[in-house]
Amino acid sequence: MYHKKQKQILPLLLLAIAVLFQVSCTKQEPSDLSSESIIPKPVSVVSTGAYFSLKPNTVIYVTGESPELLGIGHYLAEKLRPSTGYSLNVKSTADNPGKGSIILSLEGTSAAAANSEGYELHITAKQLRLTAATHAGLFRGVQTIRQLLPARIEMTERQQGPWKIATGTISDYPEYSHRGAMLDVARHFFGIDDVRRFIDFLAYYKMNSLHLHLSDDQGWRIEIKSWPNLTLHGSTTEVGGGSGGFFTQEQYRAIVEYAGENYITVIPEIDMPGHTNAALASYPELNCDGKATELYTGIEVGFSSFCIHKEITYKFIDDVIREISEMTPGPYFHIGGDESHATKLSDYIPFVERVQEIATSHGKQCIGWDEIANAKLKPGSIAQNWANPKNAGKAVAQGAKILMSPANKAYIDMKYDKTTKYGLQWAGFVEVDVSYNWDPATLVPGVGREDIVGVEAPLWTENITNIKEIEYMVFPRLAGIAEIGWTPAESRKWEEYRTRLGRHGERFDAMDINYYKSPLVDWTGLDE
Ligand code: TNX
Repeated sequence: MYHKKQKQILPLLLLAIAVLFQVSCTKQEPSDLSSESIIPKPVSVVSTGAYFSLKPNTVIYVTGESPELLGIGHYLAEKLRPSTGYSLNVKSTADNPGKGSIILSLEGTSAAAANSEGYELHITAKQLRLTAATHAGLFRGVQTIRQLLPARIEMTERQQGPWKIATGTISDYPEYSHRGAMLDVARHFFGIDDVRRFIDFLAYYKMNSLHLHLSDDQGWRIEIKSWPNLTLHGSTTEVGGGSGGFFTQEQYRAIVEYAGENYITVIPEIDMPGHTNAALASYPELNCDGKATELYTGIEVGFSSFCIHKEITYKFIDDVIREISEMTPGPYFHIGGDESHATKLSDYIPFVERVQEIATSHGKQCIGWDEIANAKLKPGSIAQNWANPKNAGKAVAQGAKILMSPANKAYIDMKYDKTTKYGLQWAGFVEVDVSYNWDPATLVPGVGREDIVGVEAPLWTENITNIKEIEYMVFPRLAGIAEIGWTPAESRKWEEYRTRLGRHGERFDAMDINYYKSPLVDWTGLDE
C-alpha cells in the first residue's frame, strides 16, 4: 500500500521539478533586448522576443579579408573563448552562414551615416549580424555584443552556458566625437600592463581617447633620446619617495599600438611651463639661475616654471614634442598649461603661443588646460575645461573648441564621500550620481553643444599607488562619463541609469575589478 502511493507521487514530483526548472530557466533566458543593461545606453533598441545562442561550433565570419577586419573578429573570439570554452573560428566571408553564426560586416548603415563610430546589430534566432561603415564602428559594436551576453562571459576560466542573446535590432552612434580618460603616470608611475588594463576599461565603455599625463614636478615618464637625463635622473622618484619609472620609447610605442587596436587615440601630455620640476632637476640650463632643482616627492602645485626667456627652453620643448609626436599617430599634443603660478601672466601668454607653434610645426593640434585660453589660441587648439568656466568662455570667444572635464563632476580622483581612502577632495566629494548627473552642453554659460568636442575623466594619482586603487576610483564612475559622452542628454536619467549600472556589478566582478559599491546603487554581484 505504502509502496503504491509512493509510485503515484513520483511522476508528479518529477513533473513539479521539471516545471520549476523550466520556470527558473526561462527567467534567465534573455528574450527582451530592450531590457538589457547596456552602458552607454544605445540610441535605439527594438526587441523581437526570441533569442540567439552561441554554439560550440559558432563561427565568426568577417565579410572581407583585410587584416584589420580579421583583427576585430579575432578580438571578439579572444574575448569569448576563455569563458565559453568554444573554439570560435574566425573566417573570411560566408556564403551560407549556419545557425549560430556571428557576422561582422563593413557596410553603410543609417547609424553609420550619422557617425563614423556608429554600428547596427541585427540579432535573429539564426544569426547575429554586426554592421558598420568603419572598423571603429564594428569595434564599438563588439562591446555591445559582450554586454548582451551573461556577465560570466568576461571570466577567464571556463563557465557553464547557455550563452544566449535576446533578438532584435540595435542602431547606435555617439553624441560626442571625443570620449576619454586621463591617467597621471607622473605622480605615481604605472607600468605598461596597468596602462593596458586601463585601455581595456575604456574600450569596454566605447571610449576613444587615452590622455597620458607624462610629466610633472614629481617625475618625467617618457624616454627622450636627445635629453637622456630626463629619465636617467628625472624619472627616479614619485610622490612619497618611491622609485618612480618611465616608459622607454619602445614601451610607449607598444601602448600606442595597443590603444590603436582598441580604436583609442593616445594624447600625450607634457605639462608646461609649470609642473616641470622633474625636468628642471634633470637639466640646470632650463632654470633661469642655471642651477638644477632638487627632485620633489610632495604634492604641492604651482612652484616650478621653465625659464621663459631662455632660447634653450624652446630648443628643449621642440626636441621633446618632436620625439613624442613621431611616435604618436593621433592628431593631438597636450601642452598642459595649468596652475603656472610661478610664471607671470605676461610670460605665460607668449610662452603658450610659442609652444602652440612648435606643436603645429610637428603636425599636432594642441590641447591645454583651460588657462591656455588667456593666450591667443591657434585654429584647432582645444581648451580643456577643468576649473575656471571663464577660461572656457574665453576659448569659445576665440572660436576654439572645449573638452569638458569639470573637476567637481568628471574628476575621478575626487573621493566619493568621506569614507573613501584614496584621492583628493579639493573639488568636493564626487558620488556616482554627481558624476553622472550633468550635461556638458548646459554646464558652462556661453558654452553650447556645438562648442564641445566631448568629455574626459582625469585620474590624478597623488595618492593612488596601484592598479587596484586605480580600479576603485575608476569604477563605477568611468561608465557614467562614458555614457555622458555617448548617449544624448535627453535619454539619460539617473534613476534608470542606476538600475543598469547595478547590473554591471557582476561584470566588474567577472573582470576582477575592485569597484566602489556606492550605497546609491543596488548592485547585482556575481554570487547574488
Ligand atoms: C589640479 S587638474 C591639477 C593637478 C592635480 C589635480 C588633483 C589640473 C589641470 N591640475 O596638478 O593633480 O588638481 O586633483
